[in-house]
Amino acid sequence: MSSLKQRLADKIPQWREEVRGIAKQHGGVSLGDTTIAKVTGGMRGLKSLVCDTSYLDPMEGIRFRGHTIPQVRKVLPKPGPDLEAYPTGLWYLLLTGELPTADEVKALEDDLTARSEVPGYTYDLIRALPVSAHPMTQFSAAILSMQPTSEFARQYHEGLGKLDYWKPTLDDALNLVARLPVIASYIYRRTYKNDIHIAADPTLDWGANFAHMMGVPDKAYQNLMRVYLLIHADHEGGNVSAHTSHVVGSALSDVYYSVSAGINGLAGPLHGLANQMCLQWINEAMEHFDGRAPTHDEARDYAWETLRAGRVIPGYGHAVLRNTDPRYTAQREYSLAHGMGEHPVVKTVHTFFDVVPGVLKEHGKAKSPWPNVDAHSGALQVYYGVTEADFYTVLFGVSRALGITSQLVWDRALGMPIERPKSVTVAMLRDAANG
Ligand code: CMX
Repeated sequence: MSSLKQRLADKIPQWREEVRGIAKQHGGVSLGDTTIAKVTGGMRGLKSLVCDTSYLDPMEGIRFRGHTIPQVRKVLPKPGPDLEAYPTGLWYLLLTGELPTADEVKALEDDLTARSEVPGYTYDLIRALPVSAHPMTQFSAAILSMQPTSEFARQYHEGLGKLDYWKPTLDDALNLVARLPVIASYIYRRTYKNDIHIAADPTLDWGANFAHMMGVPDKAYQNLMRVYLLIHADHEGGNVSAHTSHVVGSALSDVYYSVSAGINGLAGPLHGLANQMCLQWINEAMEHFDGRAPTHDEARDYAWETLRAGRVIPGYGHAVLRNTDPRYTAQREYSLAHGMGEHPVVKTVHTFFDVVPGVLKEHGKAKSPWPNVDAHSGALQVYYGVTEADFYTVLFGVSRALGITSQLVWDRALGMPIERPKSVTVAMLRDAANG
């Protein structure tokens, strides 16, 4: 071990012990505006952001501009009576606070189609990375690579007035969102499908075209992708991806810098990457039982084995939610309504849903034993042949860009200042704890 590493290895256990001890014994001690528990505990529940695009109630789950998931699925414009609503309709709602008409969604869709050309150098940059690079690395780098096309950056440097900042921010958002399905499907086909690509179909809507470019032959996948892209879009302001983008954007970094940063946060296993981890965990469980769906007793034992190994059960628990995530419920109901329930992977997900909350309650650590969005999403992808779990967080990212960009436009519209909270030292915590 290097002497630097050795020095840290000597000191860290003592530091860790002290901070944990202060947090545990003196969490309620006030630090003025906040408490020791909040500054050492990931700021849970600390009201410190304004976000109107959506609000997350711990028991009820997400509301997009006041509308629940079942409501938006019902009232937003759809391509047909039995089809899922356009995710771009949700984006319109997030941005404006108004339910769009079918004509307004059509106009937005046409605008996106017109803006969807990806710069050549973005493809060059993706190709400069090894095919083995994680799809989220390729995705984030591709987004960042388009920063030279930022209208906001160009107009800002030409002296744009503050009241108009939101306008080129919206243009950047439109250009980025238009290009994301093209980029994401390019990464998918490059990484897993022998680098053979499928041209966009301009007659399809944004969500369906993404499904088409990924190359899934079953047309029903287009409908699944509409609902997938809708439910993952926004989760108020404090989640890691949205908050990261907000902080970066608060320095007046443009949409490309901000969204790329947020996507890097989404790539963490405790956030968006949990959808990959969850499918991998389901696959491991099925392998353990000779490739079949486990029984309830076997699933319960398997969940306990995971916890005993010191691992988290991916797709369960949440920093805010204290109930089954309505995004989970939407996917479960979709799978049952579309006859997917007997697929072994879907069935395994449902079996774990029956047993994991009980196991986590008995385990006694997680504040929420209930499933989140990531517990189910992979199984629906597998059903349509998209088995490459490493790619799942990119799907999440394409959708989350709708929420993040809406929030960025409103940050600029409201003239939100640069974000700059205050940190305290451990010595200050110690002093506060000692009164
Ligand atoms: N399995 C096992 N242990 C869990 C757990 C789970 N699913 N969820 C929480 N815990 C543990 C935590 O690791 C923590 O343990 P320590 O005290 O040893 O650190 C303890 O329970 C308390 O955690 P918490 O307050 O309930 O949860 P947090 O707010 O700290 O974290 C989350 C929330 C989501 C990171 C956590 O529940 C988790 O790790 N879940 C699994 C990963 C996951 O599904 N993430 C996706 C979330 C949704 C998304 O962003 O996409």
